[in-house]
Amino acid sequence: TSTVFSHWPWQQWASEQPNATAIIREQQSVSWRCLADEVNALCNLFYHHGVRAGQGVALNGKNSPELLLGYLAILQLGARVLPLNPQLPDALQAQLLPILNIDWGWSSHSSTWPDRVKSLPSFSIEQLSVSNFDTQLMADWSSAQSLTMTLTSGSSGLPKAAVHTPQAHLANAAGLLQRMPFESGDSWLLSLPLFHVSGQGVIWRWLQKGATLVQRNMHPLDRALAGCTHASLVPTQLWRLLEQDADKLVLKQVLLGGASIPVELTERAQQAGISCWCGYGMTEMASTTCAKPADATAGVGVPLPGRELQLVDNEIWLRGSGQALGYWQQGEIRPLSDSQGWFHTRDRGEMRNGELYICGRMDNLFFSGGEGIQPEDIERVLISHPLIEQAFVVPVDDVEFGQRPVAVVDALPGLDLSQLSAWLEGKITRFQIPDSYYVLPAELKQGGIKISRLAVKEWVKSLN
Ligand code: 4YB
Repeated sequence: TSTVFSHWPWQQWASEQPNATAIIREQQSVSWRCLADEVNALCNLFYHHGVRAGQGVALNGKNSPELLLGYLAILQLGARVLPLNPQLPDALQAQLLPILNIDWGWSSHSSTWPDRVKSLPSFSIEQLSVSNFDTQLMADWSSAQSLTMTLTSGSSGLPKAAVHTPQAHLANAAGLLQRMPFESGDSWLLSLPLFHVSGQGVIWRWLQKGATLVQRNMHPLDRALAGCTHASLVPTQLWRLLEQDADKLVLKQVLLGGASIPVELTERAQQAGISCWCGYGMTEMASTTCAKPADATAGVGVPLPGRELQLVDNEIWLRGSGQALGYWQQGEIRPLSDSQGWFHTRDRGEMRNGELYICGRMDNLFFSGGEGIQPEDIERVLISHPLIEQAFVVPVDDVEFGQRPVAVVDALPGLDLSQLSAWLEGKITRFQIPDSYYVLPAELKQGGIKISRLAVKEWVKSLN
C-alpha cells in the first residue's frame, strides 16, 4: 500500500518516525528528524538569499549530501528544481537556462552561471544552523505543483525539460513498489545521478516508503553497496560489479534499466546471489514503466500498476502514473502527449507471450542497400559476447550502399576485434555485420549515465 502524504514526505516521516534512519552517509546514520532539520536550515539559507516559491533553481553537481538537501529544500520552498549534469557544456547551459526560467544556480564546485542567473552560496552540512527556522518559509505541501524539471537526453538539438509534480514521482514509485518489495528497514543506494530520472526514482521510492537512502562515494561500487539491500544500476555498472569480488553483498534486489539488459548479465548476477529486475523507463514517465524479475527472456515484462501500454505501428505508446505534465518552455508547459494522453515514446516494441520487448529507437534506424538496419539488433548480439560490456552500432556513409554499420565496443582486455565478424556470422544476417570495429575511447565514457550515440557517431566520422 502506498502512503498518503499530507505534508512534505520528509517532514511527515520526521514526525511519524523521527528516530528511524533516513540516510546513511558513508557510514553515518542520519535520522528523519535530523534530515528535516537540515532541510529546514537550508530553506532558511536559500530564502534569505532571495529564493521564492515559483522561481526556478538549477542544482549543478554530482550526487552529494549537499546536493540532495538542496533538492529537498528547493521543493520545500515551492520552487522548481532543475538538477544539472556538471558535464553539460557552458554554452548549452547558457542557451537552456533562460528557456527554463531559471533564477538561481547552486553548484557543488565553483562554476559560472549565465548573466541572469544569480548564484547561491555553497555550504557544508555542518554549517547549517537549525535553530532559527521560521516554518512560515515552508511552502504548503501540494503534491500537484510542477516542481521538478529533468532534462531528456535527446539525440539532437537542445535537451527538453520534463516537468513533474511530486504526485507523479510518488505514483511512479508506488507502482513499482507494488511489484518489487522495498520496506522500511531496507536501504537503497543512490547509485545513479539526481540529474537523471533514475536517480530521482530512487529518491521518491525512498520517500514513498520512509525507508533508508544510502549516499556514498560510488567507487568502488562493491564498497558503496556494503549493507545495502537495493540499488538501481545500468547494465554496465552491474557488469563491473560482477568483475569485482562481490560476495560480501547483502543486496536483495537490483533494478536494471536505461539500456538493453542482456540475459547473460542477469544470469551471471543470479549466480553471484543478486536478484535482478529488468526495467524499462524514461524521463517523461518519471522512470520505470514496465518491470519484471529477471528470467530467461530478454523482455521487460508488463506495465506496472497505473500505466497503460499500446503498440501503434510497433511504436510504444504509454500513459498513466508518473507521466510528466509536459516540457517546460519559456514559462509554459508544452504537452508531450496526444489528445488521448498517450506519450509516443519513439521506441519500437513487440509483444511476445504477453511480454514487452524493446527493439530499439525509431530514430536509430538507418538503411543499407535498401535494407533497414536497427542498430540495437546488432548491439544486443554483440553484448552477449563474454568480453563485450557495451556496444554501439552507427552508420557511416558508403558510396555503394548509402550507409554501412560500424561497431564501437567497450570490451574487457583480450578481445580480438578482427575476430568479431566471424563470431557474428550466423547470429545476425550478413548485411547487418559491421564493416569495421573500434574500441570505445575513454573520452566518450564521461558524463551522464549514458554514452551519447551522437557523440559515438561523430567520433567514428572523425576517424574516416
Ligand atoms: C531501454 C530500456 C530497456 C530504457 N531496454 N532500452 O529506475 C529505473 O527505472 C532505472 C533503474 C536503473 C537504471 C535506469 C533506470 C531508469 O530510470 C532509466 C530511465 C531512462 O533511461 N530514461 S531516459 O530518458 O534517459 O532514456 C529512455 C530511453 O532509454 C527509452 O526510451 C529507451 O530507448 C531506453 N531504455 N530502458 C532498452 N530496458
